[in-house]
Amino acid sequence: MFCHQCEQTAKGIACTTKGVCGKEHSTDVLQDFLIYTLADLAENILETERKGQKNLELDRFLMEAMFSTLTNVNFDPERIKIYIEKAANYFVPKVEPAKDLESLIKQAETYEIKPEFFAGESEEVISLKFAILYALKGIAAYAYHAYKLGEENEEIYKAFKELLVQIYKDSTSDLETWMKRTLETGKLNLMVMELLDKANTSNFGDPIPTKVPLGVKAGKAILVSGHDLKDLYELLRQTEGKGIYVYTHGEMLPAHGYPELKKFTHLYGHYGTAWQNQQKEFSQFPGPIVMTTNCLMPPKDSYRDRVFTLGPVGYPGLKHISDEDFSPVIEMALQMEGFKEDHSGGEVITGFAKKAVFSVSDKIIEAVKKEKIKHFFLVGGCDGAKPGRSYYTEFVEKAPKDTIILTLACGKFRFFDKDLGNIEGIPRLIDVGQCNDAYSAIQIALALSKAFNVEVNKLPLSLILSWYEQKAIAILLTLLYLNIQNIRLGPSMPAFLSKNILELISKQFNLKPITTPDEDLKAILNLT
Ligand code: SF4
Ligand code: SF3
Repeated sequence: MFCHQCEQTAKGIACTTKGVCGKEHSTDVLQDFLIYTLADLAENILETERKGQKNLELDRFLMEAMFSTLTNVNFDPERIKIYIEKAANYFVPKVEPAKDLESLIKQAETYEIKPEFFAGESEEVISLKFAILYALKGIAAYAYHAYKLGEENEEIYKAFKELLVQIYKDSTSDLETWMKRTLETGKLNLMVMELLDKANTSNFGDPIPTKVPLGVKAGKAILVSGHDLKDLYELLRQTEGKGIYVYTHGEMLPAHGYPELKKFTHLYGHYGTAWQNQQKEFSQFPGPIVMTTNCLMPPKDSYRDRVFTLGPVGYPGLKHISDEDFSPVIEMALQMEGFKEDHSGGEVITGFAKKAVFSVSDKIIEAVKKEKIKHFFLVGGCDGAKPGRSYYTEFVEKAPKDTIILTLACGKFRFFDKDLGNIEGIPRLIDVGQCNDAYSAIQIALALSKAFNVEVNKLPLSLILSWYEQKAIAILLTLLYLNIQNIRLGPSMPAFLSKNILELISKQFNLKPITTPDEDLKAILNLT
């Protein structure tokens, strides 16, 4: 196997025997063969579209199948086999998939996406092809959440298919062309994040700042993780009046801010922290656990029989929910004891998406003018297991008292429960939402730039980002597409980017790796 799509890749180069995430050789090669077949299918769809025929169902399938190859989503070779077969059933594929799993795995090995697959192309072009491919996985995930809530855009689907086909079919060596396509992928991700924002807010309202308890209530309990608000809504609807409390985990925390979700009083609070702590946290949770999307880790025996997967998520032996029918989850929750007693654990505030921030923009502008707020930091992105990630906690702790920390995605769990106080009534820690709410953060930055009549790069705003999986790659490309300069990225640089490409990006966008919180703060704030 060969996989270097995420930040925890083995030795900072690639996972070649078994994934650090737990992904086996079989799943890895099957996923690569699935992507090969999807690119073939995409080419086929584009051709029929040119003849004037459209089939949105195929586009939706493309998104879901591609999503299944993202880090920590699907570990089940049998499920990937089904996606391959389904893809091949839609058209006459160039490579007919073998019928039995063993032969299919053998066949898939030929289509492994590794640098050698693009033999003859330059290291730089291959680097950018990987960047585009990985970002497309993130885009597919967001498009999947959006279409489930009734929002889709044919232009996005078309550009997605074109880029996917180009990765396999276009061997042009012109670096400028590939750089342009890389940034176009960033633009595509901006479009899809906007679409998902529309899907989430038109269905569930604009988030409002909401206090979320971190403790527990005595009673039956269900834990929901992942990003999919539609799945959470369905679960809340089906559990209403059943005497079960629903808790969020990981990236589901911002769900508490949405009016149409928070109206369910049994959506009680948030349990635990980020994805990499799930093996410990899930084993202590006295109820079933629902994984709506990434990030699933190989389950421990102590809770394996309590995990339910949904949509593209899968793991051998785990129960899978289809047709949004949560009755097996509800039944299990009712049979289990749940929490024996109340336990208070403090609270956090979420729900500062763009509209909530805009509603206090006068206060913010005033505080900046009075020099009460000197600087804004966006400290966000993915969390992960590496010890180097303590940088982000320390950075937030050390940020001067006259600075505001905007945060989003699961990286916030490094500091989300810290009381950083407030400046003139404006909280110093502002949780904008999930990773896809980078769209909201971008709108906030644009609004600030308009209010102060300076371009975004001239604002007293610095981006301190952490990355782990492919949605973060998509978001990084979006920021580069928007020409956001001076981003600090960590805990390490993407392994799939060659030295020359990293240099090129650093030069063009002044993107740099994080160093130490002290040094970076000093450099940003010009402290002596
Ligand atoms: Fe390794 Fe990450 Fe790929 Fe898993 S997803 S195999 S950890 S690079
Ligand atoms: Fe986190 Fe997986 Fe990336 Fe949505 S939940 S940000 S890692």
